[in-house]
Formats: sequence, structure tokens, C-alpha cells
Amino acid sequence: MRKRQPKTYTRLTHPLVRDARTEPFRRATWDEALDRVARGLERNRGAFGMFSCSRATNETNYVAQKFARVVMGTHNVDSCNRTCHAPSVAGLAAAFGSGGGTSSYAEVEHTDVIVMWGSNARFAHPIFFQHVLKGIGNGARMYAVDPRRTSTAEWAESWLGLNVGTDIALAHAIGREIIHAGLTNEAFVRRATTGFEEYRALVEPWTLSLAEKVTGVPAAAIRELAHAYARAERAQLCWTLGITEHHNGTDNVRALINLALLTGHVGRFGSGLQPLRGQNNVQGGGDMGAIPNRLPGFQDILDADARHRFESAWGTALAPHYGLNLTEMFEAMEDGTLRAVYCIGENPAQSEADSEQAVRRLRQLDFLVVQDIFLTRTAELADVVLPATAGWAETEGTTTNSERRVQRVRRAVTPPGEAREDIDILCDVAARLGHDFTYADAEAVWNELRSLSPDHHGMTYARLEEHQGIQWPCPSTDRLEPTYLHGRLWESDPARRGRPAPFGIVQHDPPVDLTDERYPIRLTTGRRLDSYNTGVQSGGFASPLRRGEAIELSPEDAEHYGVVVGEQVRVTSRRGSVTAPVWVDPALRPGLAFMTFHFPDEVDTNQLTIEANCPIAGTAEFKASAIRIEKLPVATEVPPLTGLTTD
Ligand SMILES: Nc1nc2c(c(=O)[nH]1)N[C@H]1C(S)=C(S)[C@@H](COP(=O)(O)OP(=O)(O)OC[C@H]3O[C@@H](n4cnc5c(=O)[nH]c(N)nc54)[C@H](O)[C@@H]3O)O[C@H]1N2
Ligand SMILES: Nc1nc2c(c(=O)[nH]1)N[C@H]1C(S)=C(S)[C@@H](COP(=O)(O)OP(=O)(O)OC[C@H]3O[C@@H](n4cnc5c(=O)[nH]c(N)nc54)[C@H](O)[C@@H]3O)O[C@H]1N2
Ligand SMILES: [Mo]
Repeated sequence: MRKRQPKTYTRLTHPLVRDARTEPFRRATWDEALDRVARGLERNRGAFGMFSCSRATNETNYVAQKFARVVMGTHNVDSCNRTCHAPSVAGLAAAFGSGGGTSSYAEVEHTDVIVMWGSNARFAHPIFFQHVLKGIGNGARMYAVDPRRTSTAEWAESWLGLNVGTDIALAHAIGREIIHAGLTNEAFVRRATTGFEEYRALVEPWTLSLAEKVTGVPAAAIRELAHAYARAERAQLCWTLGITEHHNGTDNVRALINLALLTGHVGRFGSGLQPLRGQNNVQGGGDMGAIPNRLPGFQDILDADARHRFESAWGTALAPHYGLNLTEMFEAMEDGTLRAVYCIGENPAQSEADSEQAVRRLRQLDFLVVQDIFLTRTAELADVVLPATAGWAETEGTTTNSERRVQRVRRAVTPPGEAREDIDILCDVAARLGHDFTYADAEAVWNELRSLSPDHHGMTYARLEEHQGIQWPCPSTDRLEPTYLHGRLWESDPARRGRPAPFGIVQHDPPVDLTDERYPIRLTTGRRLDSYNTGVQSGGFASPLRRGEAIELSPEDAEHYGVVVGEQVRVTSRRGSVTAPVWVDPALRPGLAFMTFHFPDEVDTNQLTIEANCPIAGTAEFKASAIRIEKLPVATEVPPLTGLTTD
């Protein structure tokens, strides 16, 4: 039987328009397309939202948020960070006042203990993982906390295979064990934190045996991790979506930060907290203000001084309140208060939880413009589609990785057809709406940002070149700061130490979508090494080393349901139903299933997921749905088993 070929996306080469959504697109000139965008936005003033692209440059993100705030008069601007690491930013900001990861990649090479918590970095952050491997080579011990025995976990000293959504229970038990074993860093706790007594009372009920019952992790393994982490001279706690993509993602993050506060594993070289960010420039997008609550340089919109600086630089009044985040923008589409969206390099029709609902809401818009490099499923819903150059290799600018390092990117290849740079397109629309957004080049955008963001002030293009990237904060043009954050917490002088970090008082709260007799299996979703997000940028090729979507089951469940590799099953959640072939993976424990969302054109996984959102960060619980599976009559062949994509 023929292998399923992933859908091929071809590059957009010219603008597309149509008069009605029922009509096919027709090719248009840039002038006509941009006029239509201007008209569509103008008539929806006051009901507008901007989705900004986390693969595009900092300069694009800066201009995109400025467009929303200055041209459209709204803080409704956001990006994929909302579906991803918004809880990390919120949790870190609540504890330390800044949402960035505290350490540098290379520090994992010079540390004693590395905890990879809900993070499959071997697949999703392979460059960082090279540093982890060097650290292990240098003698560091690595612990993996993940419901699946991932290919990251294969490298760990110990794998803590917890039940999905029980991370707070596990973290609290570790905290309690550290306290009871007398391993608290008392001097640090006293000087640099607040709320310890409340925290001690909070974790007290979480004995190792209660935690074992709730999390499924043997008490001895919890104890071992607690002792290793607390006794280590230096320790790095790294986490990703296994922590954040939950209805209580920010609470999860706070529970992990508590462990660093308890042991003093933050604010020193080799000790810190690393939320490995997702897309190449999602850190930068947020730093540039493409989020609804911060101006460029992570400056709070509610801070009147900061607001006034931007008001005088931009010559416009800025509302003293937060805008809607991505999740709230989708809700506002439902009730009709958001009627126009400018979507730059996002594919929410396939990446949002409960995608059927997301598509229905996008269809309800009065006007949708999509600016992308491919004709995505989201673009297929649009009124106007604008072809952009790729932020990678086709555009000048900078991006910021998850160790806060700003690096130059350059145009190395000629963009296809009539594709134009994201910034140029935005500036042309701004002009049509009466705003002069003229910039000579990307560097001019960057210099405007530098004049408004103290954290970026010292990073001229020339210096970025000279140092091969610079990490923020970089306030001065003649000095570099330490490569880790919050060293201040170790200062003996209280004035220099600044605001102490509060312990997060957060409770264990299981997933919203409960398993029961009708939906007995816990489905978690995530990534594979050989594919990228909704597959737009990685679809289009099949090889013997690559397989398409599958529902991955434990050997025990496969036997229980009487299904074998390649057999088609119906997978049903409380939201929807899809058909997918079975894959059997010994990395899974009974009762747990795994799917990616890389092949939504073949199997739309997000029809199954639940839009249960973290109330603080707005991130959906992609990591925990309840499903059932039913065997289908016809067997279908899937590509042969390979080591590469199994985890
Ligand atoms: N190859 C590849 N690399 C990528 C991407 C890609 O699509 N492909 N996407 C990029 C993006 S946008 C992002 S955000 C990152 C994501 O990078 P990761 O977060 O590492 O990737 P995921 O596979 O989504 O999830 C990580 C792990 O969380 C585990 N998990 C699920 N539920 C729980 C839970 O309740 N608790 C715990 N502790 N763990 C749980 C899963 O089993 C999974 O192994 O990857 C980036 N890099
Ligand atoms: N089930 C499930 N769903 C998930 C997740 C999960 O773990 N499970 N993870 C969530 C996460 S972490 C994320 S980040 C989201 C990702 O969600 P999205 O960001 O919506 O998905 P991508 O496939 O990354 O889409 C990126 C788009 O940007 C375009 N693009 C790339 N470069 C440029 C550029 O320079 N300019 C412009 N204009 N466009 C460009 C690409 O062509 C592509 O269409 O998915 C979320 N959805
Ligand atoms: Mo992400």
C-alpha cells in the first residue's frame, strides 16, 4: 500500500485576494492587496487584533506591535508564546520581576545536576542538548521528569515517569523532602525570599508516599532527585511544555521556581532556571512588545513613566490597560467584539486547542489578512494573503534565543517571486492608514528600539557583530553584563539585593479533562525530531526514515485493544474524533497515549485537545486530553519502523 505523503506547501509568490470567502483567490498587485488590507482594517477600528510571528525578526515584531498600538490604537497583539511558554514568562516575572530564563546554555556544561522537567530537548532543542551532553561528559548527573521515557530520558541517570498533570505534587514532595532532610539553603531563603513559612506549611502534607500515590513515581526516586538537587554545588532546572501547556501552567512554573529558591540554585554561574523557548524568536517577539501587557523591553504598560516615553517617541496616546491575549482574542471573535485580524506567520487554524472551534471563530471575522511564506490552512480562510520573505536567510535583522542572546540574521538567498519583507509590508499598510513608518533599513528599526529599551540599549549592530551576539540586559555600550540573571539576590547589601523573590503558594490541581469509563486513556501531545509544529515548514516530503501521524500506545494497551502497528483506529475525545494509525511505543506506560500535531492535514490532532486555559497566562492544556480508541475494520500499512522517529 502507498505511504501517505505529507501535504506539500509551496511558497507564496504574489498577493492573493477575493471578494467573498466563497470565491477562489485571484492574483493581485501589491497595490490592490494593500488597499484592501487598509480598507478592511479601517472599517474595523476598535475591533482589531494582531498575531505576530515568532519566527520573524525582532525588527518585524517591533514594527508589528507598533502597528497595533499606533496605527490601530490597541494593545491586542500576541503570538504563539500564548500557546507555549507564556506561563514561564508569567511565573518568572512574578518571582523575579523579569520573565527571561536566568542562565546561559553553556552553564549546563559547568553544573553538577541537570533536571530536564517536561522537556524532550533531545528532539526539540538539539543545540541546547549538545551542551547538556557536554555537561554529562563533564560529570553532571541528569534527571528526566516526563510521563514518557523519551529519548532525552534515555540519557538520564534517573527517569521519573510521572502521571500527566501531577508536577506540582511531585515538586511539593521534593520541597518537603529537602526541608525535612535539613538541606534548605537557609541563608539564601532568609535573605533573598519571602513566604517560606507559608511554603513550608503548603508542602508539609506532601509526604513521599502520598506523592508516590498521586504521581506514580516511586518514593525512592523522588527522594534521590530531592537530595541530588539540594546537595549539588550547582544545579540547572530546565523545563518546557510538559510544565506550561496545562490549565495551571503558571502554577506549575511557580512550583519549580520554589525548588530553586529553597536551595539557592539561581543567580549564580551554573545554577539557574531555563525555560527553553520554542520558536527561534519567541523570546525576542515578547521582548519587542508583541505581547498585550508589555511595551518593548518588557516594560509594563501600567507603568506611567514607561508609557509616557513611548507616547512621546511615537507621538500617540497609549491606553493605560492591557490588551487581549491570543486566547482572549479568540473569545472576542466568538462574541463579535473582535472583527479583524492581521495574522503574521501563525497558523492558528491548526495550532489552537480545539481547532474546530478556532476555525469557526476565524470564519466569523469580518476581515482576515494573513501574511505568511506559505498558503497555510489559516491563509485559506483569509480575505487577503500577502507573501512575506522568510525571517531566516531572506531577511536582515536580529533574533533572540532562549538564553536571551540577540544575534544578527542576514539575507543570504533571494526571496521567491514578489515576496516582500514583513516590515516593508507593515510600513506600506501603515502609510495607507495615515502613519509614516519609514525606516531606511532593519538597523534603523533596531536603533529606535534601543533608544526605548534600556535592556537593549548597549547592543548596536556593530557590537552584535563583534561579540557574535549579546545577551540582555545590555544597558551600556561599553560593557557586558554577567551571562546569568539575578546575581543581585546574593548581594549582602539589602539595597543592592532589591526585591526578594516570593515563594509561589500553588496547589496540585489535576487536568480538567478527566478520564473515565467512556474516555479511559490520557492523551498527551508533543513533538518529534523530524517535524516542525503544524508541518507547514516541514511537510511535503516522505522518506523511509519518517512516518506520518500515529496514535502511539503502550504495548500493554495495544494488546488490550487488540491492535497492531499500522492498524487504523478512531480516536475520540469530548471535542472531536479523528482516525489515525496505531504505533506501539514501549516509552509509554499503560493508560497513556501520545500524538504529535505535525500532520494536521492528514490527522488533525487539535480536534481532540481541550481549550482549558491557564487563567494567568492563557495557555491551553494541550498536554492532557481524555480519549477513547476504537478499532476500525480496515487495516492500513504505515512506513516501516525506524530508530530516528521513535521516542
Ligand atoms: N523537532 C522539533 N523541534 C521543535 C519544535 C518542533 O515542532 N519540532 N517546536 C518548537 C517549539 S514551538 C517548542 S514550544 C518546543 C517544545 O519543546 P518540548 O516542550 O520539549 O516538546 P513537547 O514534545 O511538546 O513536550 C515535552 C514533553 O512534555 C512531556 N509531558 C507531557 N505531559 C506532561 C506532564 O504533565 N508533566 C511533565 N513533566 N511532562 C509532560 C511530553 O511527554 C514531552 O516529552 O520545541 C521547539 N522545537
Ligand atoms: N496539540 C498541540 N498543539 C500545539 C502544541 C502542542 O504541543 N500540542 N504546541 C503549541 C505551540 S508551543 C506552538 S509554538 C504553536 C505553534 O503554532 P503556529 O505558530 O501557529 O504554527 P507553525 O506551524 O509554527 O506556524 C508558523 C507559520 O509561520 C510562517 N513563517 C515562518 N517564517 C516566517 C516569516 O519570517 N514571516 C512570516 N510572515 N511568516 C513566517 C510559516 O510558514 C508558518 O505558517 O502550536 C501550539 N499547538
Ligand atoms: Mo512553542
